[in-house]
Amino acid sequence: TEPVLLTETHAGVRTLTMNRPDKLNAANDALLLSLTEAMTQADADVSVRVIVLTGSGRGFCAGQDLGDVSGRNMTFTEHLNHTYNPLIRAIRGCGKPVISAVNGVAAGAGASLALAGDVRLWARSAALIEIFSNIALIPDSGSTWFLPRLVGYHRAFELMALADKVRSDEALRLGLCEHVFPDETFQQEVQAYAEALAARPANALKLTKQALNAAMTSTLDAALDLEAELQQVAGDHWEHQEGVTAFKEKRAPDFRRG
Ligand code: T3D
Repeated sequence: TEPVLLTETHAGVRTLTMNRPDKLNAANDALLLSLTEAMTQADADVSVRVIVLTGSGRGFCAGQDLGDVSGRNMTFTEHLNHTYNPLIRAIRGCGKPVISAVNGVAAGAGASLALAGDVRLWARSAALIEIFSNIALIPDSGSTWFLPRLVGYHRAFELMALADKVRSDEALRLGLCEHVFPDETFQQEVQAYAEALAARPANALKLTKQALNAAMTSTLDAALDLEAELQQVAGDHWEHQEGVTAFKEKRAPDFRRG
């Protein structure tokens, strides 16, 4: 049988592809646990500089596999703490940029995964639905945290309460994604974007991600303190030397050595 998660590495870019295309990559426990494991592995692997999360077939991820819920021997709380929450924490805590490459519909917890990446790249035909209220559940896997920070409380509430479908043009306007690419060239565009990101200074990006994530919930004072602390770590790294030397020598820096 086909693995639920496909893993591929090319030019420092590790692509994790959710692979249950017949169900629009609805998530079962095997998929969620292997995704979290793969995210942790990619973080630890020195040959990986950027991680891409995407889906096979016409969907990105349709959220929880609803065929898997009845009869399971876990409460909802236990299930979230066992599966989705460690995955979202692994994405946000990962020291490398994670790209949510949203190739098709992202619904429910799939919408949360689409929002959780550091960069969100969408195919033209992709869409996001905070679909939970259709089955009288609440948005989870970080959606209640991500979405209001992007669109404000009121629009987030409306999208959640009505389970409206947000198409790619609107997603771009609302700030739910950074770029929209044609369906036909989506994979190549994502790979090219990821390789460009992989050429950026990995240590500086890791510290940037750490500082930004902390700042999302901190005061200005705390952010200033953390910047001062992490800037030292950045400044002591060879990447900084390389950047300054390259500037003075009027050449492009090479951040991929080392
Ligand atoms: O711990 C916990 O369990 C709580 C966690 C909750 C997290 C959540 O994510 S709750 C939300 C769960 N997701 C949904 O409610 C979405 C259900 N899916 C849909 O509403 C629609 O499929 C979409 C709007 C996403 C896409 O619609 P469409 O028309 O493009 O596709 P489709 O025909 O509905 O789906 C294609 C197939 O995928 C279909 O199977 P079939 O009929 O061809 O055999 C459909 O049943 C299957 N599928 C889609 N989503 C799911 C699914 N099967 C199981 N679970 C799904 N979530």
